[in-house]
Amino acid sequence: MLSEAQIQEFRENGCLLVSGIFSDDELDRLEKEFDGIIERRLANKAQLDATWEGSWKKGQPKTQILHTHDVQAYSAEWAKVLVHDRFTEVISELMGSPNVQLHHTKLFQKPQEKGSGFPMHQDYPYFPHENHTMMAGIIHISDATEEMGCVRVYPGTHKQGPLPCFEHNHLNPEEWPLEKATSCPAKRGDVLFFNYLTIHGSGINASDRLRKTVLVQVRDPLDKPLEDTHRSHAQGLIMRGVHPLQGEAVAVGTLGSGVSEAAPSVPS
Ligand SMILES: O=C(O)CCC(=O)C(=O)O
Repeated sequence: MLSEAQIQEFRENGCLLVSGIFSDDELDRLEKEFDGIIERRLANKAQLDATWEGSWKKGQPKTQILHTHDVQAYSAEWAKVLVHDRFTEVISELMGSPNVQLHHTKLFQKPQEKGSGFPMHQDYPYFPHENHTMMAGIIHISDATEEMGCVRVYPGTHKQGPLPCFEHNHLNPEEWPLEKATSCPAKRGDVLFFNYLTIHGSGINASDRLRKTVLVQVRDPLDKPLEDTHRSHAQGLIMRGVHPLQGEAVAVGTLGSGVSEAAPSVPS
């Protein structure tokens, strides 16, 4: 589905915005289910605020963001996204692997006027892997303009490898200010793909519109986790292709391909 130029851009910048993966009908159904997940979880008294901690918030107004992991556990329409042909084809092309495996999913709703931003960070420290194939696709269910707190990136930073963290897995805001990062405004339906080493974050939603996104984090099934951390519902699901290891019981546990032998031992 992608051109060679788009694939090259992803390799160079560590990120790429892609349009036209989902049809309008699909987006309507996904938005309805997105709203339903939040409504049902709130009605069942789930605590959904997930504003990140840290000194990066100093001087900012009080903000809020609604969040839930595991959308596929709440809605079949969202489960279908995980094996959606065009979506997984694009991931496969960008990752350079015929096989794509789920790590986790995450819904964010940034409320109007007070929707929390995210400090600049790499996703690597949250779930480090051996070969750095891990990447995310942020599916935009609403538009995300700069005023709505769209994602911002430092293009090309995936090439620097894992960087030292400042606090709570974030980078030093003085070294990596949000304001100097490149904005990635998106239209409803656009998907922003980025490698888990690409430095990214986002601003506050100061607009009068809700910003709705679902992030799908994926890897090559042969890329092994370096730590037993960040387990999630359906982790290890093969979204495209196959799990190429034939001798291992891949369905056991949630880590799929198992933790790297080079890593510290994993509690059983
Ligand atoms: O959706 C956003 O504004 C940023 C999300 C993000 O940086 C993350 O989940 O790692």
